[in-house]
This record gives sequence, structure tokens and C-alpha cells, in this order.
Amino acid sequence: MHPQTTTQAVDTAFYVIFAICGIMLAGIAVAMIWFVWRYNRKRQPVPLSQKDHNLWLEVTWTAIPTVLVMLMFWYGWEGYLSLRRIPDDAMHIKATGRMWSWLFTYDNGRSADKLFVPVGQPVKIELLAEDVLHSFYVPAFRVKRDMVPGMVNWVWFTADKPGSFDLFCAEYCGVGHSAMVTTVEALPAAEFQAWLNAAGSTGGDPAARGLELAGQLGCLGCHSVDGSRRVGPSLKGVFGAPRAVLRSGARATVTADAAYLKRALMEPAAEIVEGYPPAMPPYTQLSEADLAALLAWLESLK
Ligand SMILES: [Cu+2]
Repeated sequence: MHPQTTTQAVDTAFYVIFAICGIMLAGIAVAMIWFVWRYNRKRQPVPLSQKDHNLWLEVTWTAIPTVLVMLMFWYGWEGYLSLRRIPDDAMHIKATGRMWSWLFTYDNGRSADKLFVPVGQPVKIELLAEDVLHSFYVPAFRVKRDMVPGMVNWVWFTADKPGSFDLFCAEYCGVGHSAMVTTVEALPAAEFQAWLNAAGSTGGDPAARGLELAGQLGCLGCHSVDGSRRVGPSLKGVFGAPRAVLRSGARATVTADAAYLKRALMEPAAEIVEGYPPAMPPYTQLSEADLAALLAWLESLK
């Protein structure tokens, strides 16, 4: 007996344990109140019975809790097996967690910062942490799994209805941890296929492509584009503006030109904008085209 979805697997175990706890609570409370009333000292000043043991009573109070505890174990075990047994037809998606964003990559190369899934089809999410501990958590599908750098982990689930569901990082991973939140977007199968096969929607405009990349790479989790302060400095008007930076601990003022911004992306620790933590991971995997698109987008933020 293996439940169909991770939601059913977890909920069955939860409700069984909850029901047993409810019955025990009621039974113990009623028995306690009854004894307090029945054997009150005023009502019964002298003990009626001198018996010091009762075999059947002892067998009963050992056997019933054993059965109840084994029942809880059984449902928990069955639920756990369901969570760890991936259905054969599960679709593979790679989830990368990093300080402080999510990136989901599909087998055809499409990637997004939201987890798009088809309704009714199991998906196996391969979990990779790029820098520190993170945790993949989708309450709606009852899945939560820690992500450890250097260790591949996974979860699976099936979205049984279309909708948008919260996806959190559930392991404190630094100052921007609370920004590590996105959604699972469950789309009807045909709509999902159309999304999966869609070419870039930006029509060749490099600044628009840069914005798309900034979303996917998680830049916007730490940097605002409206001048407000977040984990990192705002990107509004940064292109060409003077920056006060710390270079190996020494203060310097530099102009945020293309070369500076490229360095800020590839080796962010080399020059830290004054007043901000050295929190940004290096983005060394960016292609020349992606870099150019990001620079075009930054230039457009005047
Ligand atoms: Cu995290």
C-alpha cells in the first residue's frame, strides 16, 4: 500500500498519529477525573483493596500502547517509503540553491527562477547547493529536503491541480535567507509543454535578456532597482557612477564602468562597495553574451 502522492503519504501518517493522540488524551483525562472523584479521600478514607499487582491489567496496559505505537510507526514508515520511491514516469528537473536564489534547469536547457511543473505528472527534483546549506521546502506538497554542498539530494512530488504554491529555503543560509523564496507554478500539461518549448521571449533585446538573466540568477533578491537598500547596493543608476569601494581593505573610489561591473560579477570579493557585507558569490559561469546582456540591462537602469 503506497499512497499516490507525497501529500497523501504525509497527511495519512499525520492524521493517524493525530487521531491516536486525541483518543489517548481524552481517555487519560477521563480516567484521571474519574479516579479523582471516585477515590477522593473524603469518599474513601481507607483503601478497599490490598492487591499489589494484577497480571491482566499489566498485560493490557503494555499491549495496547505497543499496538498504538507500532501503528504510528507503520504509517510513518509507509509514508516515508512513498516519499523516497520515485515513480518511473517522473520528469527530471535540477534545482540549484545559492546565496540567495533558486535556479531550476530542465533537461532541454530551459531555466527559470520559478519551478514550473505540469499538473498530474510526477517530477523528480535533483537538489544541488552551490555554496552553503539550503533546504528545499514546498509545504503544499509536503516535501522538505536539506541541500548540502557536494552532495546530491532529491525530492519528488505531483501537483494534482493547477496553481501557484510557495517554495522556501528552510535552512538559515545567511543575511539574505528570507529572500530565498519563490513559487511552484503548476500548469496544465499542454500549457506546460508550450512554456517548456518556448524560445527566449525577449525578442533579441539585450537589456530585456539581461533583466531575464538577473531574475534567473537571483540578482534581484539582494539588489533593488529603485534605489532602496537591500543586502547589496541598489543597481539604480550604477552604470558610470562613482563607487566608494574597499580594495583589500583600502578605500578607493572607482567608476562603475563596464570593466568594473564585469569584475563585480566575476570576482565580487575583489572590490566591496563600502558599507555592505562581502556576501555575493562569484558568477564565473557567465558566457560573454550573458555578460553583455547584463551590462546592457545595468546601463538601462539610469
Ligand atoms: Cu538558502
